[in-house]
Amino acid sequence: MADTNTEAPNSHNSHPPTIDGNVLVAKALSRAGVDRMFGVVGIPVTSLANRAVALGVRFIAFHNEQSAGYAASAYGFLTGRPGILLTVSGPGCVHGLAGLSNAAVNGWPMVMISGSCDQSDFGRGDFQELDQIAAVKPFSKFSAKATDIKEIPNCVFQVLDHASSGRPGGCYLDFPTDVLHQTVTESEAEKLILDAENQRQQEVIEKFDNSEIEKAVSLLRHAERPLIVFGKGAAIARAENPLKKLVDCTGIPFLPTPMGKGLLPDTHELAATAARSLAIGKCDVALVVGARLNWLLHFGEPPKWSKDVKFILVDISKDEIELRKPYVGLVGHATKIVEMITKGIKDDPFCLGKTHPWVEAICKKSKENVSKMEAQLAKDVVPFNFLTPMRIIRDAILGMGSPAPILVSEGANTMDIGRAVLVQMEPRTRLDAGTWGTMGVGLGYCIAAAVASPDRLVVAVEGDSGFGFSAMEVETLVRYQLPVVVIVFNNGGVYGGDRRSSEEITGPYKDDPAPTSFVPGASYHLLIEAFGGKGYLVGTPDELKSALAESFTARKPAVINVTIDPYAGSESGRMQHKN
Ligand SMILES: Cc1ncc(C[n+]2csc(CCOP(=O)(O)OP(=O)(O)O)c2C)c(N)n1
Ligand SMILES: *[C@@H]1O[C@H](CO)[C@@H](O)[C@H](O)[C@H]1NC(C)=O
Ligand SMILES: CC(=O)N[C@H]1CO[C@H](CO)[C@@H](O)[C@@H]1O
Ligand SMILES: [Mg+2]
Repeated sequence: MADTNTEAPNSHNSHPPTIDGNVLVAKALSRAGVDRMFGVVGIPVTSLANRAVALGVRFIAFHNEQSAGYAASAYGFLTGRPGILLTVSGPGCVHGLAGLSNAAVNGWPMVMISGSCDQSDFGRGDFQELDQIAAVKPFSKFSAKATDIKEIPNCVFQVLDHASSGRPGGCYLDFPTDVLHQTVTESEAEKLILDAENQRQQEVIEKFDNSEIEKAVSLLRHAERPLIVFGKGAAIARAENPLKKLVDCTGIPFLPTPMGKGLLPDTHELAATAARSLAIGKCDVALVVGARLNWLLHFGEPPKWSKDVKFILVDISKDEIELRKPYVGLVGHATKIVEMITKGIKDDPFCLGKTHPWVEAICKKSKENVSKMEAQLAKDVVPFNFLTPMRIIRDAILGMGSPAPILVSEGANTMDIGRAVLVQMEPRTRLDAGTWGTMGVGLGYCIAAAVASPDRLVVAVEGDSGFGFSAMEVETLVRYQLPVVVIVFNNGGVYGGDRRSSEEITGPYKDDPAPTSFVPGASYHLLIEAFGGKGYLVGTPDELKSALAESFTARKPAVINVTIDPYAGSESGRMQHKN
């Protein structure tokens, strides 16, 4: 079936010029400042995409809405403005839920826009019919459906505002086919847009309870073993400068969560990443900024944390504070609150200094861990384990200097080992499987990163299973000629080789490949060559170094297939206890 969207009848006589719903959506988006969109077109949104492009919006067309949705969510994280996903009705919307849910769990601003079936045919089995408002409910902060063309501008502005206000998240916008085909005069359209712009709510000015700030300052001042933890909430709030000032003026060690890495350089002398167990196990006051005390931070509970630790929690969401019941809860924008804490401290300054017993203990532990790790990393192990290629990749990335490449990573062993070895020097340069540990985000994140930061190279370090979830989007890389180098750690499957015990290998299908196994020796590098990109197959340090040097310099789409010993690493990476 072809799209039936037709041009609004244009006046060559006395009738005033009109536009249809597709054009009005495109105009409203453009007026709201939207300049990028990710998606898959088809009935009824093809014309909407074309019209948006005609108004200067860059549309990145994907193979699958899942990847496009992940891209939109990551674009929201990287830019702080909602990433936009465009999908068709029914199945397009369902595939898009992957991205919408990802935005929700990670707290990233995103808007999914879907066309939906004709309102008058709903309930009769129309083409791609689905109650999309109901389908998105568990994953969206807010949703709106335009039931008439006149509602379009208001719906667009409202949804965009909701996506980035408070704790950012995914929102949904529904346009029935008939609404996209309705028409209004151009002058009426302009008036509708102006009215909607005027109705936009002003951000409420945050009011802080100064006594709570003072309480936080006093706790930090009197702590024996203070720690600052920050996460991707602080990253999206762009709190790097205030955090750096706070750390530099107090000398308090800090610990980033995986996507908080880079807000302060991993090489900072007060980074406690390599002394993580000690830092969280022994700290007596923890200032947690834009990070949730969820599974990633062991719920803030013993045995990983001390039972007496006092949390000062800084979060944009009041609900989060109420859920965690910290000793001190500060609701608001991370940048603002950290600045106020620093100011409170500067009124009567203190600084722990290098000889402070706590700082000394952290630094000592950290140095021990790092030198143990470096000793392992220094060896050239062939066939490759995970560490040898990871060291080579780390050095190649560091060699690029500033602006640092954006690192994308997913997989089990590949991601966990990568998180420990790879070094983040700049804010928002790490994107990984995130709060849900979602496989399949890889290529979408790469594309979002390249589109959001055209000056940066994008380097993906992917397990072969992780890569496979979105591998078809290598064609998208080639089509848009994005500077993305995807490195696949090919160990022949999920966690690597067949690790079943003998009692697990029995029954009528015992000769099938293990559920964790893929075709051994898969030529992932040839996948991108099918579309005209560059593929490399490497198995030795020299081959890897030369592939990295060439592809990083070329800044063209490439896949490097790195042959890894299938029995290196472990089952479920670092997550054995949950498997
Ligand atoms: C959407 C989704 N499906 C499945 C999983 C379960 N899972 C966790 S890691 C992983 C893949 C691990 O294999 P790979 O990416 O090759 O990494 P390796 O450990 O081999 O380096 C899978 C399938 C998941 N986390 N997310
Ligand atoms: C050692 O350092 C790595 C990362 O650099 C970290 O993941 C690990 O938790 C550290 N070990 C301890 C015991 O803190
Ligand atoms: C074509 C080729 O040599 N592929 C290699 C890719 O990685 C796998 C898994 O380690 C190797 O077995 C293959 O030889
Ligand atoms: Mg693997």
